[in-house]
Amino acid sequence: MAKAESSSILAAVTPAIVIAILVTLVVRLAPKSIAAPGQAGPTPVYVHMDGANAFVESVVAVKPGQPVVFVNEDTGMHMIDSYNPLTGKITSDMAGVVQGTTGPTGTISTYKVAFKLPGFYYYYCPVHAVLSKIYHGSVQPAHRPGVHGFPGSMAGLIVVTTDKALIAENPPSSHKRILSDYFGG
Ligand SMILES: [Cu+2]
Repeated sequence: MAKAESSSILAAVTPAIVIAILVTLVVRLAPKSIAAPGQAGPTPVYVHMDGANAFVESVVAVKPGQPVVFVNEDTGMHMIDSYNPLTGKITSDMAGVVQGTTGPTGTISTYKVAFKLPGFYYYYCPVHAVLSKIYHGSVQPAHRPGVHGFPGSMAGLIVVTTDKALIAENPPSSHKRILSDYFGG
């Protein structure tokens, strides 16, 4: 009688112990943190344009895979084309068009890029700049003749690097998606 009783207690307890062990294992093996939807990627670095026809943050550094987002706060459109400064040839790394906006309450056009490999990624806006020959086949961006109203050559460089010191040198405005005092065209 006593033996039969203890057997039935054991039979009832064993599944409960097995379940407890399984639950413990599942909890231990589960990932420590799961990224919330929409927050899986690294924080972008922003490059802004307005009516001065310049890329305000003309040199920025990012980690491999970290996005650069171009934000057009100008009333007019701009383009972002990548080029090889040693040959003057357009490359396939970047080919962006960002439309103008009516202002802070209008639609803001953006163009996002990210690169897996470290390196220098040069770009310019062919609407407002030209690639000028420097030495053999090499080029530098220059002001597009006949386009007035701004002094610069509307070009920039993205440095893709694992060097945190370089990334820390990005200008403060590159951390903000919209520069509220920067609209104009
Ligand atoms: Cu432009």
